[in-house]
Amino acid sequence: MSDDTIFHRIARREIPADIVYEDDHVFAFRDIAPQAPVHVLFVPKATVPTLDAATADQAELVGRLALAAAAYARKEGFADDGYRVVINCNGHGGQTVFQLHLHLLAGAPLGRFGT
Ligand code: DGP
Repeated sequence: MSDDTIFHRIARREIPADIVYEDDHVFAFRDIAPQAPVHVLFVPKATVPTLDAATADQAELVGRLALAAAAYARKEGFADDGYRVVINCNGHGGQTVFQLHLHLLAGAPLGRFGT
């Protein structure tokens, strides 16, 4: 697994992306292949390849991802209607970029999933 994924390159502004949020620990940008009217990825600045690789001392960072997504949804007016957050992990989870990221999906009723 690389510690220099496409998301690291987006963080360094080497690849263009529509960055919608950034703080000292987390940044967020619109997914290139949106699966909902709003599809934003929240990514830690520290290298964490997968949720499975996250360690106990990164608990605060993982929490920051979720709270950044919730704050963004509230700020953009999606919170009352609702939204979905997803973290894909490894092969069966469908993870394709091996830097931890949380998908925020919003803007329309979302279908059930899981199969
Ligand atoms: P996942 O399957 O959970 O690893 O999701 C990776 C997501 O990353 C996928 O929904 C598409 C998105 N993505 C991949 N490459 C790029 C890129 O270069 N720019 C942007 N904005 N999104 C990307």
